[in-house]
Amino acid sequence: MRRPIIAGNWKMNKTLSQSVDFIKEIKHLGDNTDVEVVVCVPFISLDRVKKELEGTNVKLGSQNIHWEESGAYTGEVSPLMLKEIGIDYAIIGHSERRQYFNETDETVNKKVKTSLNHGINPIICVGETLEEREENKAQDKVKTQVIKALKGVEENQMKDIVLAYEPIWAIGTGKTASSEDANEMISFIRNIIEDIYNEEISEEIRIQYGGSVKPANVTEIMNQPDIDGALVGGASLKKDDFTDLVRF
Ligand code: G2H
Repeated sequence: MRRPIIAGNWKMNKTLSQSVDFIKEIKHLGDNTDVEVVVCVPFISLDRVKKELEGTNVKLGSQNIHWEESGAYTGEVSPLMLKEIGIDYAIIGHSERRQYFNETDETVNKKVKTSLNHGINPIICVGETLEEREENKAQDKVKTQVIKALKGVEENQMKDIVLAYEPIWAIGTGKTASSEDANEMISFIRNIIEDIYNEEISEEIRIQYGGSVKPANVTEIMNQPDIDGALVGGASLKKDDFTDLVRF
């Protein structure tokens, strides 16, 4: 049985004071549920939000991580810094990072390995563009991203990884992949994991769907057999919506 995981990706939203106010409103959402609840907040809010979350069942994540522990990397945040705060997860390779900040499959792989080595669980994002889907290249694209992200990752590290399938054309656009299409791709990803590792690992790894998940479609998405959770942007920013998502 895979434990469902609903993660809010706040992206570049909420100032420090807004983050603290909001977390006070939602910090008990992880109580009395089997669902693992995660919030991935802006770097500058991580430490304060972590303190607010003490004693609760909501987990904390960053939206990025650098692969080096320290050094001349202006503007970056290292795994040591994040580990000291006590975060549980790091989103890696979100399509916005790939698109606007030139992240590549190679840097994604470095970030995945550094996270694992520092006890931070990666949420690795993969997904195709609309053009790739229309040209029937979606599976090839996702397969390449998965294989490259996991290069050098050992079998015993796979239990710490979450994958997120986010078709780029469905992100923040209001368009959602149909739940069947999303399930089909996620099942395909599970097969890739079986090819690289083994059946047991492919059955155990949790794979989320992301892209315009909202209260109106979350139940249908979560009812799909291969989908274990959601990575949610816009709808994670409001208490009522996020509450509905966690209680899908
Ligand atoms: C996809 C998702 C969160 P949204 O980027 O990662 O955002 O739910 O706003 O489409």
